[in-house]
Amino acid sequence: LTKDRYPHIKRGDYATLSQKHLDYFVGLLGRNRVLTDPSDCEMYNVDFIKAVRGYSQCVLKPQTTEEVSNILSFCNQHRLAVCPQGGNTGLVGGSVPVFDEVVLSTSLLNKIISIDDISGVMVCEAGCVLERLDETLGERGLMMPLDLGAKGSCNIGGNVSTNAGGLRLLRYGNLHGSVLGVEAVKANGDVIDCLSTLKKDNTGYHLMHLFIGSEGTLGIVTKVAIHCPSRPTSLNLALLGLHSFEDILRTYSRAKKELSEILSSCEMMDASSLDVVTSHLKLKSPLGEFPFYMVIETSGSNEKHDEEKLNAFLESVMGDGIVADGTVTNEPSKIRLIWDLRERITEGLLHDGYLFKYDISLPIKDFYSLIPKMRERLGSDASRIAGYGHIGDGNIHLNISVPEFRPDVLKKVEPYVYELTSKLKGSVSAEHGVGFRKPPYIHYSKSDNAIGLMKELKNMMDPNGILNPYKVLPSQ
Ligand code: FAD
Ligand code: 2HG
Ligand code: ZN
Repeated sequence: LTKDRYPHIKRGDYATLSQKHLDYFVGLLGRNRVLTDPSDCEMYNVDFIKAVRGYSQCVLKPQTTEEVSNILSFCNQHRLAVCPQGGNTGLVGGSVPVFDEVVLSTSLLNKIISIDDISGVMVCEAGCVLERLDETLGERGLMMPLDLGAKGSCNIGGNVSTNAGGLRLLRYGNLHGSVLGVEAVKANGDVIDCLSTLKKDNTGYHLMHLFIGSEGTLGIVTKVAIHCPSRPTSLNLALLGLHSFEDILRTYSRAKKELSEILSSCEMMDASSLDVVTSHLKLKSPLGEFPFYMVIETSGSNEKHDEEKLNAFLESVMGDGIVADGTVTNEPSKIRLIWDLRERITEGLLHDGYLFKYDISLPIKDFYSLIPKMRERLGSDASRIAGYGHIGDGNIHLNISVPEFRPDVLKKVEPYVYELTSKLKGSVSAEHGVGFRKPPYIHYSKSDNAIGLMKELKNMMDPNGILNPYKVLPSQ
């Protein structure tokens, strides 16, 4: 966590925070919602994986869209740079300042505005925590269309701003589909009301999509309207052990055909990934040891039907020798344990030391190909090379751990990993975004003209560049 890790980045030509600025913020929000004590600001300056940090001396906590609008209008006039932050669980360093940007935390924008039981549309503020939303919806037979390991901390505004994928994208699609409307505040303080709750609305350009996945560089999302599916009443989870990656592909293909409409999640992890949670977090796996594992979830509305279907599927894949061993459960505590084995890998990996983290989309046949290549290239330089992820969506998480940051290992890994991904026609960021860590590599997945148009949009919507500078777009 040293300043010197980014010698190539220069602070932009922004104002430095002064007493005059602070007086304005305190006048607007009151003293309690303007944090300036360094110990209070610390957690907003460091990211989840502790790989990047900023030096912000001021965290603002607005409670209304109007306050967000006033803050941005003031910062724009006075050329103060702003870093929007939700739950600070982002994995690409986008949620923390790079230098002394003012942090605008959405954590107090946390009200549910409405839930329509018939249409399933929920309107809420950006700072609502994903898991709390899901619990509230659960009481009404509804659910959030996305689920991810960070659900206890991440905010819906952060999810929308990163276009988060997660564990059930296979069933419910991404947020460009589920989000029906967005209210956002532009850099100059203009409130853009695109908070439609309609499923169909083709009146002109679909502006809300500009705010989905733009990681706080084009505006601050303040409210979201989201289509929430009915909560399935029957849920089953299987953990499978397999001998090879080819068997994972066969099992996925068979699951799509044989489980069909009740398949709601299809995840994989290799032995090294499972070892992270069994050794560091002391979780117990109900299966013996295998080189590969899959987690397959079914959900539907008829327990007997779903169980019969899942059992028939398992019998057939085990009978054919594709799956070596498996366990199935519908008991909530056992379901939780199996999901923990998969969801808590990110948390467990932190115990290894420093992480080189890659979030790659690849054509399904090449899904696992980077892992053996990296193992061969790095040999004993890495303490762990783990591959796991959303096999059903062609998105693998490659994590390389070393006890401490080592520039020589970085040189061996990058740009090699990006070049390979590009050669295989993959994406160098499948779901985590670009943030601060990936802008130099965006060209591996986007053409010059596409990046040029992104820059034009940025200049048009935020001409002073105050919103989340140094993020997403590569510098000139
Ligand atoms: P933050 O981390 O605070 O911010 C993320 C980005 O959005 C930043 O650029 C920030 O400036 C911007 N931002 C935040 N709020 C707003 C707003 N209201 N308006 C404008 N910009 C804003 N991601 C996946 O896609 N799939 C996963 O399965 C997944 N699993 C994860 C598991 C763990 C354990 C962890 C730690 C992270 C995981 N992530 C996953 C990363 C993921 O991006 C985040 O968890 C989540 O979407 C970010 O939400 P957040 O509220 O924490 O946003
Ligand atoms: C997941 O799918 C997340 O668990 C995090 O996207 C992945 O930590 C990672 O590399
Ligand atoms: Zn993921």
